[in-house]
Amino acid sequence: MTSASSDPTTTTSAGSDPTISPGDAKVAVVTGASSGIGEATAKELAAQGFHVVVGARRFDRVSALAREIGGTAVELDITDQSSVDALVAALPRVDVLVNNAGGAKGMASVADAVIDDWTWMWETNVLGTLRITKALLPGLIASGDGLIVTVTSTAALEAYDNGAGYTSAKHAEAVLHRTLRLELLGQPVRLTEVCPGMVETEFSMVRFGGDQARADAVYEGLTPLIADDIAEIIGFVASRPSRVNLDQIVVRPRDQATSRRNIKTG
Ligand code: 8X3
Repeated sequence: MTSASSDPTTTTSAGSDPTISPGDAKVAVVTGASSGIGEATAKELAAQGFHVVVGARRFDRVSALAREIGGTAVELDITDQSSVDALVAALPRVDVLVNNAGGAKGMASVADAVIDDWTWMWETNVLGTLRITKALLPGLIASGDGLIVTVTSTAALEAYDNGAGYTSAKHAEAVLHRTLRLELLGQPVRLTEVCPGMVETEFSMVRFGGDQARADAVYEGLTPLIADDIAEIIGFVASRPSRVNLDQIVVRPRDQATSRRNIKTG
């Protein structure tokens, strides 16, 4: 895809005004855009000239972001079909979808699995990604040059102790994405899976239920990636020519070799 034309003049709330007016700009939808990788990616794509539709449950956060980048804020819950349907109805076009919403809850062995945590992880990472991707697929194909970036994780590549709820959900999300790559062969849509290792965002705060000390401990003693590192990679993907499909990108901090091996663990 070449750079989008730059006319991102509209800042509207789909919550109160379901009109998205991108002008001549290509439209990128970013889920989970209220913080971290999603927020940074929205800024990166806006800087490339996309009109970015920033979706998240925390509408106040995406609203402020949309004002900053000249995009559109949408109160979006990808686990809710009516929320996704409202977005689709408001979208005049879509060229890029960044599946970023998702996350981890808890760390427990399979023997001690917390069913509610597994349900949340599968609802968001797997079924949520399926719901929004399926809904936007006709528009992405119709664009003639669509792009789907799914932010999975190195947890989509490895299993680790006490992580099966998250690793299984990320594996499933990845297989959904990789299957779509096969099924869309011949259609004008590129698909890229980005698999990040440790990135210092709200990820660990969510995983540990808001326990700041426990979240901080994850990143102490090493240098994790930051959200901008991933956003720049997604920006690189989005700015390649249409003939170039980056299938899968695995990115970890230098200080991390696998999900459970890093310079602290040796
Ligand atoms: C999270 C990857 O390495 O922080 O998706 O567990 S890691």
